[in-house]
Amino acid sequence: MRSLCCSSLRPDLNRLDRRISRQPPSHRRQRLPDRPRLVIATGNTGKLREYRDLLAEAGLDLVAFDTEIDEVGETYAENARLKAEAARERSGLPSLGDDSGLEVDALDGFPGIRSARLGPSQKERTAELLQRLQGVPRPWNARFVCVIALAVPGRDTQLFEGECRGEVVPEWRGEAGFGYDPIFLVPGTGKTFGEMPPEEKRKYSHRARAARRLLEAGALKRL
Ligand code: ITT
Repeated sequence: MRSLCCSSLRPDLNRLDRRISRQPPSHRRQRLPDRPRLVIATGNTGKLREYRDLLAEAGLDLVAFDTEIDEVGETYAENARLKAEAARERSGLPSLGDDSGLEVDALDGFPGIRSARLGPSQKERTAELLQRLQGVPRPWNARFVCVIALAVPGRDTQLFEGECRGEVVPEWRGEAGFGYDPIFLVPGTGKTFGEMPPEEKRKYSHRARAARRLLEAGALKRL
């Protein structure tokens, strides 16, 4: 195989630079090499925002696609797989699905995989959860769980899990994040996820931990 050294490539790159800089901006954009695409199979804009941040280092073009499939699985893994594989079948592209939820110990893990279905709006879902906890002695220990499924054409689907333990609190604190973030207190920080900017939430979150496992496994390197 012929090997190319950097200095022999440089004159060509310089010529290319000059050609590009003479062209109008729209042509310049077209000449950039395409980045591999990864479909994020979600209709949740909060999740999508987090994946744009968590996977930034992978150098991929993230495309959002809501499969709107029925989440008929009995585990996070089954539902994550359903989302990822539906997106892969419909797009023909590598696809990532995420199923996640909040589990409260005193409610035997409720709402868990039903976290998105406790009510018509997130405000009502949060109020419903707090209603169910009325009269239950505190602390209301809980954990967030996230399972990521990566479905790549021609490969077996891979699963990555992350969790974050904490405590549900009765008062709504902060407006950052999404979902149950304002009532989830992270031990040792004195803050709920709702009070944390994204760069702080990613130090602790279930989704960040699952995404780190996905990146560390090298699963996004050969898309
Ligand atoms: P997609 O299925 O389209 O991805 P969804 O919101 O329906 O969106 P899930 O079925 O995985 O997603 O439901 C997860 C629910 O759990 C979500 O709607 C939130 O209420 C809650 N949740 C998950 N991760 C969360 C997080 O990081 N912060 C707060 N709440 C979260």
